Amino acid sequence: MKRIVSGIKPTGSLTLGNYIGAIKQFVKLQKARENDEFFLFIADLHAITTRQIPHELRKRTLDIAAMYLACGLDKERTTLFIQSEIPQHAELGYILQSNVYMGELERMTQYKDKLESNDVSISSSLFTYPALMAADIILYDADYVPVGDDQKQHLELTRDIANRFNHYYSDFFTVPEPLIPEVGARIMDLQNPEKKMSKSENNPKGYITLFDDEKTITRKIKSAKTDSLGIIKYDPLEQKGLANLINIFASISDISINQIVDKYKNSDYKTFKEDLAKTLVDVLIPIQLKYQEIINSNELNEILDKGRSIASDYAFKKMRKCKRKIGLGRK
Ligand code: AQP
Repeated sequence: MKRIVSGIKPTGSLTLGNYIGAIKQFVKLQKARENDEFFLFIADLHAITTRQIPHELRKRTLDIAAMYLACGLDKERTTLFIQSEIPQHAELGYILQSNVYMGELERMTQYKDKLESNDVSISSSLFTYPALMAADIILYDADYVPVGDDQKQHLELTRDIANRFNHYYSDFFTVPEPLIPEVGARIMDLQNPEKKMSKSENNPKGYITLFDDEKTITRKIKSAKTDSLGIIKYDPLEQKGLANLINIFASISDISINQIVDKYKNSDYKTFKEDLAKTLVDVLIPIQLKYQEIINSNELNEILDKGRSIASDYAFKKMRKCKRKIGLGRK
């Protein structure tokens, strides 16, 4: 039996990027790996690395949990919990900060991108974020972590940190492997296909959220940036915007990129976009209906209580052993 661990930050409404790169993959894995164990948490501690409005943060935390369930997560086979409800994440995060070097953290592209944005209010926790992320994963001895391409570097650092700890204190943490989808690992912004689609992006035309209605989805796809070539082929270098839309189409409908191109090669952008919008609506609207059912029931709290209890039990035991190994406390 293997353990698969994943998390998602409640920093905004979930986007199509989060759905394709993380949620859909997680649900698919769960169907394919019947004997494995699945831990999934809402990473609210990571969310506060940037300023959040308290009541919105709390609402989004529950929204994301409900959305995962609406997307097909098997509640019987998932330990679903909220990161901040398990204090051992922060405790191990601090210990791992002492096992990661400044130079390693400075090399993280997500941090470098923030620095380049010239934002003067970058919190110190944004810098140490990868240590907490490593803690989230190795606290539960994860074997696999499904992530989009953007998190690959953080996961490599997690492996380095785990290996370093094991080397110094003797084998203790499982060293996790990333699981990155072949298609859809990096969904790009609809208005600027040079950068990835993000839920905290300022321009809402750049992303589709899982809560967008039919009209909004259609409008956003219609206005997605393409090019003036007018030829439907998959060319991520010369036709970035179109390639992104083809990627979205392939991921959402589980059809290969080649099949999509073959189907539309004699068509035009307008028809292609209309069909893509319709496919997205057909996938997202039923998820939204299911989400409404879940968010308005008591079941979500029961699932989160159960998840907290299982995660807490594991985390408590692991940390007790970890502190003993390091020499912290009396025994
Ligand atoms: N554009 C994307 N394409 C594919 N996968 C993506 N993921 C995020 N954006 C894309 C994957 O979603 C999971 C959860 O991500 P997260 O919320 O923990 O953090 P993130 O990667 O920083 O996501 P965002 O949407 O870009 O959030 P903000 O705007 O707050 O920084 C991860 O597995 C990620 O790979």
